[in-house]
Amino acid sequence: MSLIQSWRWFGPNDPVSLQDIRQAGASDVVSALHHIPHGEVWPLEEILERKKIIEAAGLVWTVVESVPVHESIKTRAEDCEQFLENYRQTLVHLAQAGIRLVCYNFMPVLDWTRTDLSLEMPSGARALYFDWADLAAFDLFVLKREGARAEYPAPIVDQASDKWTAMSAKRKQELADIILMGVPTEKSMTLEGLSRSISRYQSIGKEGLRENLLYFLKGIQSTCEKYGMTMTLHPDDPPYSILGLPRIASGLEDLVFITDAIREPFNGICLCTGSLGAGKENDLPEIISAVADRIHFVHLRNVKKDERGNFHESDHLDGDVDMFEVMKRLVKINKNRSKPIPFRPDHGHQMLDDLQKETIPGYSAIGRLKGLAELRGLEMALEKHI
Ligand code: DNO
Repeated sequence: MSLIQSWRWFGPNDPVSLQDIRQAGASDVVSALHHIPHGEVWPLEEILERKKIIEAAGLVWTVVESVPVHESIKTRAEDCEQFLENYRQTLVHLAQAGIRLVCYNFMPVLDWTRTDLSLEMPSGARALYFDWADLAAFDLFVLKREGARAEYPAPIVDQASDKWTAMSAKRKQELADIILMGVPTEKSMTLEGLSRSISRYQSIGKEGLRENLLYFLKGIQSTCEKYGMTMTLHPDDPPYSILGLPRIASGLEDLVFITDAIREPFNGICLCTGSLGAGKENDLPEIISAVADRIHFVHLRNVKKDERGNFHESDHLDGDVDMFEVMKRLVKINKNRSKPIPFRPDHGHQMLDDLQKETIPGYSAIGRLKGLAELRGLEMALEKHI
């Protein structure tokens, strides 16, 4: 039994079609109803409609990524219970539609964060990039966050000031837009909203956020168990505290804590090798072994870090993550499962024809097709040997 080869599809507006996905050789689709505002119940009819479109193309909708967790749940605000109820209702509707694997994250305010969506590689392909000095420049000179300066190493602050002085007005705006973006197909954050949220999270802190995650999981546990839903927590991206926001899913210790705190199988992990791989201390094979039986969904991509911790997204097999070792362990884990684990090639370079096209950052067709093809080959070779 092989891993399931899946592919993220943002829905009918995605420039990559379901036909493209079939030609890339994926059998399953990862999708979400991105147009529904965070926190609202996903109507059963809309879920069924999306499912029908996917199935008509000869594909299977296996994973929902994401059902976003509303900020009121993450901060345990006064209206938290209403949003928990909505979340449970969405889970019930997904189960009624026969989709039982959900990916979510518990990153405060912003989803994944990058500082450049179009870093040119030596080959001419383009990659996503995270640069600490650029983030610090945004933090110090756009957001003007109190106490921010002291949180960065002095050389980063110096570099940020130099970069900012030399930066064009256009790039300054672009940098702010990229950081405030979150999930590309969803609504961006405003600067004022971000500042407000940051001060709110300051009083919550890491411990508080952990508690809120457990409260959320306990709040949906009986629904998940009754309807056979499995939740997979996506790690923080990048796996560091940024802009003073707490992080609780950044590495081995966090993931062990979360899986130990609630041992029931509905509480699972989405292993994202790219997000975790950006962490200096993170050893992916070690993490896989530690939470092996809790991994139910996998994002495979690679990163290259420099000495300051900046990183760009590299080719899937070529980077700081030992993809051979990762795949070896996944193949072994998968062998002992009753249901195969889905993985998707997570991101890919913008390359070839896609350089001329409008693409969703990280989600161009050809870069991911290349990633999937390489990963598929690696898996096939390993399967024959294990
Ligand atoms: C980025 C993605 C994330 C991910 C969510 C999961 O490309 O990996 O946006 O979908 O964080 O909740």
